Amino acid sequence: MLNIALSKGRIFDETLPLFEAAGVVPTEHPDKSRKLILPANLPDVQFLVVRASDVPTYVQHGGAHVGVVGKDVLMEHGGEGLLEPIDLNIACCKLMVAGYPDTNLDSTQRLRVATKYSNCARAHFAAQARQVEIIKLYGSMELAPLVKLCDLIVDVVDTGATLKANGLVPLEHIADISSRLVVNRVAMKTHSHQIGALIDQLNAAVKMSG
Ligand code: PRT
Ligand code: MG
Repeated sequence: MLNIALSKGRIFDETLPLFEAAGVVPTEHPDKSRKLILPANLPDVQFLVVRASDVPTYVQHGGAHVGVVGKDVLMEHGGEGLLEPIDLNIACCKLMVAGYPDTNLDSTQRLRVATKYSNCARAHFAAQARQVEIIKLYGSMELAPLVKLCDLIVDVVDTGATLKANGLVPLEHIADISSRLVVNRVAMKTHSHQIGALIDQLNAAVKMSG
């Protein structure tokens, strides 16, 4: 049995057409089912419905053999025990530093940065030898500067509409983000046939869609 970890929402919606083209699909939609294991059209495959930020953990520890995850989540996790064979070129966005337009980025004051991407944020500011205090949040980062919880946020930005609606602007680019197929290192050997075929078919599907 091959376990494929997918998260609901954006990743699921944008991954489905690629898996369709690759000939592997769940037989139920996760929004219409309470099941966390969804059977597939192929008898030796099943889909696991996992929170986006948990996908690397499931794949790292072998709970899932493969998964689809945003590069942002992958960077934050660190990627230990994972192979990243395909850039699926979906759910694209940018990991950015954002804040009020008049923020003094050169301030010698220690800036407070609120984010769920604490590892990425720490690495970004450390690389520039800038002293920051990281405040860990789990969502709605755009709220934090408005109530002076922080000076800056680090978050993914797509259209920028959410920043704009809250009076914030993107200030610094950290990374271009898209979703990746990740594979457990050991599973790549034990399930080499199934995973090899999936990689070939998904690669072809990505080429077709691009
Ligand atoms: O909810 P949970 O914590 O489990 O996971 P999640 O909220 O991270 O999942 P989800 O489905 O929202 O995002 C999954 C992945 O989609 C992320 O890891 C990114 O790789 C990718 N992605 C692409 C995005 C966006 N675009 C995006 N715009 N993830 C989040 N956003 C947020 C953004 O931060 C903002 O708050 O969507 C909001 C709207 O963005 P704007 O810029 O278009 O206004
Ligand atoms: Mg969410």
